[in-house]
Amino acid sequence: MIAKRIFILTGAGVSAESGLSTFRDKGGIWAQYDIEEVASIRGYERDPARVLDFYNMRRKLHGGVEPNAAHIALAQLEAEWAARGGSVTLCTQNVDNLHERGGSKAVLHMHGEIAKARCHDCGATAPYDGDLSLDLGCGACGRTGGMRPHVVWFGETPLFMDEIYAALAGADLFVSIGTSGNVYPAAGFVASARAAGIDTLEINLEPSEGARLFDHGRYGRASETVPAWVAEMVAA
Ligand code: BV8
Repeated sequence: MIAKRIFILTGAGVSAESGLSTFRDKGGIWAQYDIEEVASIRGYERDPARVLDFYNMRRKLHGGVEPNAAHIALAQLEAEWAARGGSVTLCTQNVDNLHERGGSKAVLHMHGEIAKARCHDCGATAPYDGDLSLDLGCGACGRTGGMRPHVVWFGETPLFMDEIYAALAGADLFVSIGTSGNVYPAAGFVASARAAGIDTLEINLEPSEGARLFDHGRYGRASETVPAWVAEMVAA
């Protein structure tokens, strides 16, 4: 095995060919909606119904898509590395469940999951794929008006950070796939990997904001570049 412990960070680009819009590409989500209004804690506190509507719309889009060859290849790498006594840590910024539906067993959703709802009052989280509204009651505390998507908004702390930094520190290869490198702390992972002397690879449609920080880069559509990279890793 070239690298025994691989840390993989994915972003919206890995789900683009499944039909989910990315955020910052031409015509992307942030070209149509104001981040502050629909994806920040301040926006939610200002107008919760507007934010719930934005995620209800996005959740509906998520319902009609399938994992693509990139998701499936990453799941194969995870299984293959486990069989060889290695490990793959898959950390995603995406709130879709396409990695799981592509076969990945352990996915760290650092920005949460759109198919789960959380009570803003008691914090209880449960799978929920219907529309969220202000008059929905929480199954745990019974209060209404506080049900929100289990998603990390701008200004909120991402999830699993301790686990992520521990896995990153212990990796011997860091791979960033399908992310523009704009959003922190995820965008800072490559710098942490470099500081720890870890080999870094970027796989993306085009060089990202942080491309110069990577030792290696492979550019093209994820459904082609990711399976090709995984095939090489498995064959090595
Ligand atoms: C935090 C919600 C403290 C769910 C999201 C100034 C400087 C530095 C930081 C900040 C700053 N001001 C404010 C901040 C902090 C802020 C931030 O980073 N702002 C940015 C905009 C400057 N961050 C936060 O608030 C975060 N919290 O910092 O807490 C903290 C810090 C450390 C430790 C503890 C606490 C919270 C950030 C989470 C925000 N929530 N989403 C949702 O609605 O989805 S972020 C949102 O952007 C999504 O999660 C998305 O995944 C993420 C990143 O975007 P990308 O995935 O990269 O998508 P993008 O469209 O940008 O790029 C797509 C890429 O794919 C492109 O490169 C494209 O070329 C490529 N591509 C396209 N098609 C394909 C392809 N690649 C391959 N194949 C293809 N076919």
